[in-house]
Amino acid sequence: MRSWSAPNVPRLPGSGLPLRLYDTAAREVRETRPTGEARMYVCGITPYDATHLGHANTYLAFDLVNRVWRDAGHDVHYTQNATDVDDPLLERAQATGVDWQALAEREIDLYRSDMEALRILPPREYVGVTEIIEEIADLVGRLTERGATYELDGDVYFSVAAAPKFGAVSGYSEERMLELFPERGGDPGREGKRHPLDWLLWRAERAHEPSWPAPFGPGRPGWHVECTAIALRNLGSGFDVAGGGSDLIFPHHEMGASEGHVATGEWPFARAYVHAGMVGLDGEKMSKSKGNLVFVSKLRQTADPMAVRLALLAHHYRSDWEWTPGQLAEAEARLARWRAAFARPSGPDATAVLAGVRERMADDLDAPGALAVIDQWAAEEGDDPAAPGLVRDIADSLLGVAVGVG
Ligand code: 5CA
Ligand code: ZN
Repeated sequence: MRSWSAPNVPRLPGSGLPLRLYDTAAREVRETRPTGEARMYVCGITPYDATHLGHANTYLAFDLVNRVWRDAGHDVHYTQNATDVDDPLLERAQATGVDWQALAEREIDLYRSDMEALRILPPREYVGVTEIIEEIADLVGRLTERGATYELDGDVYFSVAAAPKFGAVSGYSEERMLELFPERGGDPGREGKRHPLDWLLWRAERAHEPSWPAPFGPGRPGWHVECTAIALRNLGSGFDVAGGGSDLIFPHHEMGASEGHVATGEWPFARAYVHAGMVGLDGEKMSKSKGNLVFVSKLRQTADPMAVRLALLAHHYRSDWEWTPGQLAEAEARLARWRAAFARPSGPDATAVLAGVRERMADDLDAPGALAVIDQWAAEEGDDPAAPGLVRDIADSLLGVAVGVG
């Protein structure tokens, strides 16, 4: 699929620091150590509704990973999927009387323009599930050859008993897993399953639903295996970061990691599992199924996208937080302060700003700390004529906040 267009990223003097990130699987902050290309897979949207601030916050977090790595001299190989066939998309299409493909196409287009407006760097490969059904079916075939699957009324399941590392990503107890699984697309109670946590790899063809041919019968992929197949195909196993929001820790990333492990015999599938916090509204997680959404496209009608980006950056990527309109007003005020400071003929020496922002961002993406470094510079006077331009480049390159001063 077409990705979206890349914003310009100014090169900064010198080189950034190695990035340390909280790895959910290690349960601590660790240095990322890319060898060769830095490889990152981030779970994309299920395109049945517009991009909300929660999505934007998650993609922004991984955009920061991308920017900090690039500043440290890495070439970044970034892959993202779009879940362009799945239950919620088909249900929404049916309920609203639109063709499911037209719905997916429309929402993906809107998502691309939201990402462009927010200056999120595009993935090198942006892959729709419907584009690679054959590879996904091949992966299901490989898992079957390894004796990890079984059939139930034409559907193909992954047997959790075949996954020696199951639980290593989330660290959750079986009780917690059983609680979360049905809330996040799983079917622990289905009659005939060998274990309640076994998960669907391939759903046999159903009436009025799209399906594709496969050696084990026509149907469509289950959710987790799509990301495993797309990551393996583009990045190989042992890539540096697998990312998404914290609602993907279990089951999605847990099950994907086991699929990758059993299919390749290699562990870990991803060297770090990185998760962004949940953005809420009025006491609940923002979600398409709850309908309590603040859409990026709607905000953009009246707000500067760079203010939206600054409002998100004011929260640490791992924290859960609630959106309030006052945060946008604060971000607009900061943007105005920065704009005025960057337009000055001179300012305080910017060497410490560069070191400070690099240091904050390398420390598990402390964007709020980085904002504070620039705020302080903007509040002081100085006589270095090169400083305003350099600080503007720092904000643009490392934080993705491009401030026009014209
Ligand atoms: N297509 C799957 C991933 S393969 C999916 O989860 N799609 S999604 O549209 O529901 O979510 C897209 C991304 O946004 C995921 O990384 C998800 O973790 C993240 N996300 C969803 N809701 C929120 C929220 N309220 N706050 C922060 N991130 C969120
Ligand atoms: Zn995914």
